[in-house]
Amino acid sequence: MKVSRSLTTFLSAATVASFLTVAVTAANAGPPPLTKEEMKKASQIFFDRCAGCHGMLRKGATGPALTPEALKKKGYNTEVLEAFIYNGTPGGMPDWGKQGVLSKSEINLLARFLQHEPPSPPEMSLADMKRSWKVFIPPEKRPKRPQHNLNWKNFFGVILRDVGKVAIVDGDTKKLVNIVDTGFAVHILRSSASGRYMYSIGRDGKATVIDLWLKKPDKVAEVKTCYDARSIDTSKYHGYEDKYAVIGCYWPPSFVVVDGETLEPKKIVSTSSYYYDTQEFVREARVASIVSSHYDPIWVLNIKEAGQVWLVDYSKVDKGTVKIDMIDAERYLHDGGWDLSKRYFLVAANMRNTIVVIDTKDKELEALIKVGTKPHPGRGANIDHPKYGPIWCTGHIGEKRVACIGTDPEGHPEYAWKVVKWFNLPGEGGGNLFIKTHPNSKYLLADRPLNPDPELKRSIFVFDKVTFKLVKTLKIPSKYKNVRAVHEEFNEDGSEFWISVWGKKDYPTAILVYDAKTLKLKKEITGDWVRTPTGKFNVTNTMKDIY
Ligand code: DHE
Repeated sequence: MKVSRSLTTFLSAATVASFLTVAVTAANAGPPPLTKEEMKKASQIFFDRCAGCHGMLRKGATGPALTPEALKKKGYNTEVLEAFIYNGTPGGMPDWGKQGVLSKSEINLLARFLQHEPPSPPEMSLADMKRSWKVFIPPEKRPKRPQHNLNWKNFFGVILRDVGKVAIVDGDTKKLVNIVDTGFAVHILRSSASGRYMYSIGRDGKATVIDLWLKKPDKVAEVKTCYDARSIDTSKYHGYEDKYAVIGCYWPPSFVVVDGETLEPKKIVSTSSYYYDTQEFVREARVASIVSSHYDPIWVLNIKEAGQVWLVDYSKVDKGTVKIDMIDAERYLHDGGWDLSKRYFLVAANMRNTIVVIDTKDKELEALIKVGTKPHPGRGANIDHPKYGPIWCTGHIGEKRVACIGTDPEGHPEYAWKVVKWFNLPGEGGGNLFIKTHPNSKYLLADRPLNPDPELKRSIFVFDKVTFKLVKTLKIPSKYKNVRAVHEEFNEDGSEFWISVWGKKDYPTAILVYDAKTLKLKKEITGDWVRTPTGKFNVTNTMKDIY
């Protein structure tokens, strides 16, 4: 029987041997019993915690395949699976048991559930979407100009993930403007081309649009277009500003075009496709990141499992037509962002250790660049470097190196589409999720929330943008216990940056505001409402794609 390397590195040899004896017996028997009630409960836990990486149909993506057949082949029985779920893996799987997120009985339930065929997840029609669609304030009743004197272009939307809310915080005064009820585990926020509207998308597929011009900025419409989603963006091309939004769904695998102001669903397009390389059918080909071109009426959609980038022309969507250029790229596309010129889009094919470059002008694949283990750029960090010219950088979940890639084939052809600079985060291991900079800042910032070391995961590393030398390590003040530092975001003029203190929903934490020149902690935004802050999005930087 074959034992995977990650299992042996994780558990002692004796433990593995005893597991394997049981595993052989289990491999020959049917799946362990599960009542109807247990099946329902386990499906929900799997959906909430596991489907993002392993897929609803468990065919694998960022995480390995977990079909009963795949598990049987590896000889994994209930106890082995329990050990994985409890301890996590060095490859980036969270330690759900150790963290206290899942109890022992939930872990046992999940381990038994995995040995059964996955239940078929439901489909969703336009009529289903329309039933969930609510317009709280119709466009004609919305103000024609801002109804407050606040500098709304410097507002931050802060995701309060586990309490299902988004906080709007004034970037000038750091005062809370409002807390908007958005629903389960919001994943990202994006701004419309004008900046007036802020959109959120939850893991439950619920999209919300917030009007920042209201006297008290609040949601004006919501709709649920899928059961599972991670991305949303808006039409940013001239003449289409604030007109449409597009939601990228994990399940059902699809994208949905909605009206930008009311969120009325207009068009559903299935993204089930064929793996770009083997040309086998993949039902669960999910939409990962989306960006909106400023130069054409197109959205760039990354079809994760298929390994294709779709350029979706939305100019005729009102006539029922969406034109799509499908570009073969690399498998398991995840997150990415524009280069400095916003002609090229760079996206991580994270399980292939590759950055894919798409030329959105010529609508073709520009380059595939090998980087380190499991690149995770967020939207990446753009630097206009004195030697290399414009470069775009990514960190990695699987290692401590940061890779910077030349992005200017015309001005700096010798550096284009090559890793021109590697530099290291201090300490061992990876765990970096987001890096960020701003044109007015001298620094590049990196977090490390997935690193197992308790000190590294509460640190933000500040690097000089020209020399790439570590300038300072910022640590979350020790009064905040059991927390991780996650996601950096600059304010409008780049004079400060904000960091989330990510804890659990049972206790409030903080959003830390640092002076971007002196690197001193300037303000702790606190309050009982500050629970599980994750992503933060400054209106100007998000609407103009500055990172
Ligand atoms: Fe994310 C971006 C998917 C886990 C916080 N995340 C993204 C994007 C995708 C994605 C596809 C790109 C959206 C875009 O740009 O259009 N994320 C997934 C997953 O599938 C995964 C691995 C597991 C899951 O089940 O969700 C996952 N993500 C996480 C987290 O655990 C994080 C840290 C906290 C959370 O919300 O669960 C997290 N992801 C974020 C944030 C962004 C993001 C803050 C936006 C970064 C930005 O600056 O644009």
